[in-house]
Formats: sequence, structure tokens, C-alpha cells
Amino acid sequence: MFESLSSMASTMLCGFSSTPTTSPTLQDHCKKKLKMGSFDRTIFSGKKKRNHSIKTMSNQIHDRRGIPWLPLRFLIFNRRIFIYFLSCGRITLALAVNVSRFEGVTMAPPDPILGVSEAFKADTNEMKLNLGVGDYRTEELQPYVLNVVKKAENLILKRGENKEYLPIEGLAAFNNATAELLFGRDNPVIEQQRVATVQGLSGTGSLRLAAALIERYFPGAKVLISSPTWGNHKNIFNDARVPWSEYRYYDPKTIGLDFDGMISDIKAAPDGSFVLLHGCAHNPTGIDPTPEQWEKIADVIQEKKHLPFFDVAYQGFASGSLDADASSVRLFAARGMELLVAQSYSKNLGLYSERIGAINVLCSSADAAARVKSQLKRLARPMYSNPPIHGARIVANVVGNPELFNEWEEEMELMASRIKSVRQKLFDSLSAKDKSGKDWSFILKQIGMFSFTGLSKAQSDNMTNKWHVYMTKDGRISLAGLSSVKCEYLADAIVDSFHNVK
Ligand code: KET
Repeated sequence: MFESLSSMASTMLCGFSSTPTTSPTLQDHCKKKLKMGSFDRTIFSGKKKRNHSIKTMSNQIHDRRGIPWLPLRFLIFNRRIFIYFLSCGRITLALAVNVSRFEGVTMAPPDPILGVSEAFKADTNEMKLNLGVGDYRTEELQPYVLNVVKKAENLILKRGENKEYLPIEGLAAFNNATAELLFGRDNPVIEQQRVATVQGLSGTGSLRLAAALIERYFPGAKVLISSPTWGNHKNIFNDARVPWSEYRYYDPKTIGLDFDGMISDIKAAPDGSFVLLHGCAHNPTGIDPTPEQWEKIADVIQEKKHLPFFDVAYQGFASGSLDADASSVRLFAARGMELLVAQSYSKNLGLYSERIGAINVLCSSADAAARVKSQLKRLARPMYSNPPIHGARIVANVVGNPELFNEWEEEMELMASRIKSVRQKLFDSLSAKDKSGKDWSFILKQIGMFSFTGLSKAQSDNMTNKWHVYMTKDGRISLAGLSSVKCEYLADAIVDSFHNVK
């Protein structure tokens, strides 16, 4: 009997098809949703095994032989199915079955980074501080639109440019500008046309496109990811069905780079793996290899015939210099290595919501680059067709205009130095307040937007629950969301959480 009821529900939901339809999932859910009185439960359980099926979509159920199952009527009202059992013209029972085709969809957990902002918004405490997501804020903790962005937007507006579709690979002026910013204008790889550049939906979209390329053309190849890494990397490769494993990166004992561990894990991986590297300002640790260490990393990657895959989301934010922050990528390129680079303009141009970035694949020949580009386009077309234009125009105008470019570098320097100054102030406050003698100087050694505090999940929870300091549960705080006046308060919260919560 249950079977026929749920078949009925699923048939109705399948757009009133006249052929019998069964949906095991929906059946299961319908079964769960049935709320019955005890008397009727007995009736139902007794008839459970009778295999009725639906032949028509009248308001009656028929059994296999076409005989109507008279006592049962149903009607649909307000996305609910009401089922009536008639007994001698008298309604003895009505059941309401809540039906949704999405019953099998479970509730997803909040995102570990972007979910923090949602929780922050809901907090009414006036001391609250959002150090979760890596969004740059002014000293007044307000969002910041760069002056060069406003100037570029004015130029775009004055020109009255149209909103026609972009080609699949994006805006040509942007693609040229972004590759030049990354590799350096005079880098021979540009002139040799060995870089396949495709505009992407910021860093995330560009990583995702590259992951799709790996999945299609390097089936079974593994991506090696640093431990720890930006929270979304694993999701990206999981969703693209690209296998990944981790290499050691952070050593909690030294609060520094586990260089030996990193090298031996890269060596131990199957030849021809992809090695995901943070081009600069490693997220979340804020610890980058030294130039000598980068050389050694390049050695082992070459030796193992691995492919380096850089994620460059913070160019300019590590040192304040756009060129210096691209030096890791340029070092590998200068060795003649093939490599991939996902770029983002969310942070360095503050274009978070414009979703502007690129995937660059440096190949050993112009011919290979042309083929790779054609396949990236082929992958992009069914995913999102073609990218948005506004952010691309802004970047092209800023990077392609020497005056605006210089101004951008100055603004970048200002943003990076504001972060450096709160980093220093936080260290000073922690050192003054913490009487235990703990050495907090690791905070000064870290670079970029974040500080990896070493706080455990329980301690991070205390930061949020007791002190209203919102941060990711891996102990990362975004210094870009901190002002100098809040440093003392933050230091109090950290000292309390570190010493009083185990
Ligand atoms: N790579 C890294 C290393 C990274 O930290 C981010 C963003 C991205 C790529 C992608 O950014 P996009 O906006 O897609 O260009 N990180 C910050 C925001 C986020 O999680 O989405 C963050 O870690 O707070």
C-alpha cells in the first residue's frame, strides 16, 4: 500500500504522466513524511506488501488489474497531497504529505570562510570584529574601492562602451595585460606566444577551469596541495574529480615552513603530478619559501617531471611590489618549465565581486599554447559561456595605462603597509599583555593579509563566542580586517583564548 501511495505522489509530481512512474528516493521520503494515527498505521502495515501501481492520473488509484481502489481519494493543494480514506461516504482520515522533488537534498554546512561573514552580520555586539574573510578594510574598518578603480570606471563610462558578449577567452586587452603583469612585459615567453591566457571567474573560476583541463587531459594525475591550504582548494579539485594529496608545508613546532617535509613529499609523489604552489603570501600560514628554497623546489619538480600549478591571489600583497611578488613564477618560467598560473584581482585591485582573474598556461611552444587555449575555451563554453566584461575593462585600463599603473602601485603599497603596521601593533600588544614569556614574533615573520595564530579550533571558538572576534576555525585571522585601535582588544582575546582554553 505504501508503495502505491508513494508511486502516486511521484507520478503526480512527474507532471501528470499517464505512464506508471516510480521513484525509489521519493518513495522513501514520502514514507517518512506520512503522519498517521495508530489505527490507520495498522491498516497500512497489513497491506504494505500489496503491489499496487498507478495506471491513470485520475483521482483514484487502480491496482495492476485496473480495479479502482475505491476508499482512497486525493487532492493537491498548496504543494501538499491530501489523501482521504472514505468509509461509507464518511471521511475517516486525512493525511497531508509534504512533497518536494528536493527531499533528498541535505542541508549543506556553512562555508568555513564566507560563512564566517554571515555569522558576523548576525552578531549585535558592538565590539564584534570580522577577521574571517580576506577582505581589505580601511583603518575605519570600511570596505575600500581603490582610486584607480574609480578612475578606470570613469574612463569606461566616458567612452560609452557596450555590453556585447565577450569572446569565450575574455577581453583581449585584459588577457594581454594580465599575462604581462604576471611574467613581466619583457619576458620572452610573451613574445614567443607560449602563454595560453583565458579570462576566468576570478581566482576560483580560473582554478576550476584548470582543474577541468587536468581532469580531461591528464586523467588520474594527482594534484599535490600544501598542508594546510586555502579552504577552497580541495573543494575545487573534488568537484572537478581530480585526485589530490597533501604535501607537508607548515611545521607547528617552528611555526615556520617544513621545507624538508615539503621536498620529500614532492619527491615521493608519482612522476608527472601537478604541484599546487601559492605564488606569494601563502594562505593561511603567511609563510613563503625563500628565493633559495624556491630554487630547490623548482629542482625537485623538474627532476620528477611534475607540473607546477601556481595560485597567485595576492600579487602585490606580500611585499607591496607587484614584480617582487611574481618572482616565484618568473623563476620557474626562466628555467623553461611548463606551468599553470591562476590569477585573481579580488585582493590587489579590490575587485572581489567583479570576479576577474585568469588562467595562464605556459607551454613549451606557441603551437601547444594555441591548442591548450582552444581546449580551455571548449571547457568554459558549457560552464559559463563567456566571462563578465566590467572587471576585465578595469584591469585592462589600470595595467595598460602607465599613469594609472603607477597610481595602483602606490595604493597597493599603502594597503600593504597598513597591514604591516597592524601586524606590528598586534605583536607589540601581545608581547606587552602576555606575561607568560611566549614568543609572538612569528606574527612578524608572516606576510600578506593573514596571520596564522596557532589557535586551536576550541580557542578560535572562544575568540568568537566570548570575544565576538570572527575568524576561521583553523586559527587564521585576516589582518586586512583589523584597525590599529582594535589591536589591544584583539590581543586580550588571543591571550585569554590561548592560555585559558585547552
Ligand atoms: N586562492 C587563494 C589562495 C585565496 O586565498 C583565494 C581567496 C582565492 C584563490 C580566490 O579568490 P577569488 O575571489 O576567487 O579570486 N581567498 C579569500 C576569499 C575566499 O575564501 O573566497 C580568503 O581566503 O578569505
